[in-house]
Amino acid sequence: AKKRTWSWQAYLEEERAIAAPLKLFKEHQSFPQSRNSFKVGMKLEGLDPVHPSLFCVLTVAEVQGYRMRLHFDGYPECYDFWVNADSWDVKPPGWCEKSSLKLLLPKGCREGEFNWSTYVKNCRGQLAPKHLFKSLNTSVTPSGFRAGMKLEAVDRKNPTLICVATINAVVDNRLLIHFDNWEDTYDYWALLIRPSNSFRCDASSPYIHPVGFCEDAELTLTTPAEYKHPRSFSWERYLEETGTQAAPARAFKQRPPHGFQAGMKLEAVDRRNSMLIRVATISDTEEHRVKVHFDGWGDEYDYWLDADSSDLHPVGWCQKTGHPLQHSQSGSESPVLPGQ
Ligand code: MLY
Repeated sequence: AKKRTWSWQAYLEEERAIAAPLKLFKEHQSFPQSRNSFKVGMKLEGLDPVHPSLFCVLTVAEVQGYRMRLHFDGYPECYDFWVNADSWDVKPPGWCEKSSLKLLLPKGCREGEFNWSTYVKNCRGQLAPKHLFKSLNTSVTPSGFRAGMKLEAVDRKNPTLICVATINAVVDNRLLIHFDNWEDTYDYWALLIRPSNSFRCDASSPYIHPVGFCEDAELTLTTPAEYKHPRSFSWERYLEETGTQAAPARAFKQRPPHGFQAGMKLEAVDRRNSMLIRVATISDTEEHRVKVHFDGWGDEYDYWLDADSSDLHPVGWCQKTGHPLQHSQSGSESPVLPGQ
């Protein structure tokens, strides 16, 4: 058969499918207002996706439309990863110091001796200019949460566990969640999001709950590591022992349902090769997550992700932002379809 130019419109008609409506996407998933001005070689501070509480020294290694590949200075390329240009996870050089957060230094740099301006001079790099970072000072911290407060949080690396946890830092609309007496490899930044279709600040993260949540819901609460009497754990006693406060229950707001439905089409990052964005279909939904199926591929490649993931985009996003979109006619890496 003759190859026509692939278009979403023709494809949706052929498939008798609908595009996921734009209003279901959060601002950071939707069409960007400006272009990506990051350039290869620029250096910045950013979160390590595998150790999601830790900011590291990174260099822009590749730019593709509104996305960029980031490289850990001094580490092998196999750790490189892709982010959107407006990601909260990237910050200008010096941001960690200003926010009193730890910065993982490039391999070989010694603690206390690192200085951004001498560093970029020595490696003939370039500091990423501040104005490129869209996520700075754009969001207000929802009130009620303070560093040091305790809560019950889902361990995202062991998502069946709800655990005794502490807010270690509050920055913009994010809480740094730490699990009591555990190493910081389980830490993560919980996003308090405001629904794009609402002017009220009813923000929350589905992964955090107030003290007493597990007891009320008759769920098991995972107590702090090496806690003496885990069976008789009492929040009242624990708060007293640690001289801490519980985050106030009123600060936790229910997140409204996401609205995505099975069958809706969208554009999604393929996490097996995260430089690729593919034509995809929602194949299943949960309260806060969606399962993504890649059109033309087997179900074994489907995967679950948060409905507000920055790896999900509305139909047309790649074209608008100048990113290639993988579809069933994209070439050799696609399965051969009958009649082609
Ligand atoms: N099986 C894992 C569980 C670790 C859970 C840590 N959470 C509670 C922060 C282990 O023992 O490593």
